[in-house]
Order: sequence, then C-alpha cells, then structure tokens
Amino acid sequence: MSIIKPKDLALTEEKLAPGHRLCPGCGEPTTVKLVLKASDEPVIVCSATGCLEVSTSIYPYTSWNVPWIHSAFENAAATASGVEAAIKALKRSGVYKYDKVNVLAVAGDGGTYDIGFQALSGAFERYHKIVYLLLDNEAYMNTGIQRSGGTPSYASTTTSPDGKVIPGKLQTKKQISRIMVEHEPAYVATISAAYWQDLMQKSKKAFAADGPAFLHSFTPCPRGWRHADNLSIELCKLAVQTCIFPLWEAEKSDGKMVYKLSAPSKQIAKNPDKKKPIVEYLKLQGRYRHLFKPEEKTELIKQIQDWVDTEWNIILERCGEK
Ligand SMILES: Cc1ncc(C[n+]2csc(CCOP(=O)(O)OP(=O)(O)O)c2C)c(N)n1
Repeated sequence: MSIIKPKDLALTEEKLAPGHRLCPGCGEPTTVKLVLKASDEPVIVCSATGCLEVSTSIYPYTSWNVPWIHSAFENAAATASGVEAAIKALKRSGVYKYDKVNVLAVAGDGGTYDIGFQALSGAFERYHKIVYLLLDNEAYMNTGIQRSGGTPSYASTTTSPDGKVIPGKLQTKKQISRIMVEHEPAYVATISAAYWQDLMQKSKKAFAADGPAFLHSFTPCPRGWRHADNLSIELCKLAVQTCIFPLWEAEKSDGKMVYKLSAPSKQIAKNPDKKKPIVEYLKLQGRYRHLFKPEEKTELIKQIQDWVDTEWNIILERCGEK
C-alpha cells in the first residue's frame, strides 16, 4: 500500500470535528480521526456508550460529520450488523444511491471485553461486513475508572484499588484480539496512534476487507492511568517498545488466519536488545505508583515482566518469527 503523506492527511475532511469535550491527552479522538480519514467511502458510525459517545454528543451539539448512531453500552456490534443488513436490503430494492458504504462500530474496553462481547462475537460469526474499533483505555473510564477484562495486572482502579488488601487488579488482561482471530474473520489488527502510518494502512485494509474486521487500539487515558497528558504518545511508543502491546495483524488467506508482525514490533523481534524493560512503562503511570512507593515491589514487577515476555513469545510464534 502507498505511503500516506501528512500533507494529504491534513487536507482530508475532519469526520470527527474539533470542539468535543474529551480530556486533553485522551487517545480516543486521535485514533478515531485517523481511522475515519482512512475510509475513502462514506461511513456510518455506531458508538457504544462510553467516553467517546458522551463527550461528542452533548445535546444540542455533535462532533460527528458523518451519520452516527448511539447504541446502548452492550450492543454496538449488533447495531452495526443491522445497519449493514439494512444497506444490503435497500441496495436490493434500488433505493440506495451509494455503491459502497462503510459501517464502523466503536466501543471502549468495557463495551468490548465484557458487556458487549456477546454482540461482537455474534456479529463476527454471522460474518457481517463491519469494522469494529476497540478503544482500549484499560478500564471503564466514563463512569469513574472501574476495572474491566482489559485492565492489566496490578493496575489500580476504583474497583481494584491498591491498598492493604490487594496490590491492584489481581487478574491478567484478556487477550481479546487473539480471541477475535479465533472467530476467523476477514481481518484483525492492533494499532497505536504513535504509529499513525501503520494505523491508517491497517484501517484501510479493515475497510476493504471482505468480511468483519477488528481494530484494537491502544488508547491512553491520562485521567485513569494518572499520567501527564503530554505523555500519551510517549506511552503509546513505550507500550510497543516494551512489547506489552505489540503491533501485528492477522488476515484470512486460503481460509486460514495468517499472523504478521508489523514494522515497529518486527524491529524489536530482529533486535531483541532493543526491547525495553516494562518498568520504564510502568513508572510513568500513577495507576502503578504503589509498585514503586513506599518501596519497590520487585516480585510484582517481575510477574508483570514475565507475563509480557510470555505473551510476546506467543505473538512471535504465531507470526513465524521464532
Ligand atoms: C447496561 C449498562 N450498564 C452500565 C452502564 C453505565 N456505563 C456507561 S458508560 C460505562 C463505562 C464505559 O467504559 P468503556 O466501555 O471502557 O469505555 P470508556 O468510557 O472507558 O471509553 C458504564 C459502566 C450503561 N450505560 N449500560
């Protein structure tokens, strides 16, 4: 695919307008703007309840320059399935003027790993041609930082608070993207706003795919992760450089899902000494502060590092890099 130039990007229409009320440093609007810019065709967006939805649709205003439907917390994928089916039916009856329309479902990690999973799994099994964008900020942020299936181990949230009883969330992060690959859809990819070229190429592939596509975005939240809002892109980079969030894609080829490591992670696979220790990533975030103060909890940090290494090795193996 051709390289996208920043100038061309600046000249394309903003489908998510400025003036929304998401927090400074929030990873959600950057990702959504870039994904929407990757679509050359008209897009219909179905948003689950969450930060993106409440902050872009405060009555009587809207930030959406595209048709936009607010779904309940749990059913963005079901709404998107219905929109896709309706477009097909309208085309059959000859009343629809567009040749191609993309349908984008957007939800947070709460709306995807947990409460929206049934609708998502069903839509992918029924093979609706939709793109599902997961904005993973690793907790239910809109309602006050509750832990989700996407919250990583030992992160402190309001429902897994560090203290005398527990040192943050005791369970590990669910590997949702690998679960989505097991649905054998047309396309699955992990994306990060720090690697915007990679993000846009993958979004283009997702929109062009001949079936359901899943985009998993690493989406920092300064409020919930308790980091300085100018560090969000730095954290996006560190997540890739430490391999806690590797960049990869999986495409259906001859009926089989084929995994492929993306360039920023491939560089680390080829030069393992470039892989940064996870402590560099943890240290910048207040949700992990209890791992360092009043004294460093080396055993817990080691457990996180071991988990990262194990999951990274699984990805390397699936991508044929081992
Ligand atoms: C069935 C249902 N349960 C709970 C809620 C309350 N609720 C609204 S948004 C939200 C959290 C959303 O979290 P997430 O999906 O991670 O998105 P984020 O706000 O972090 O972007 C919750 C619990 C709801 N709207 N509907």
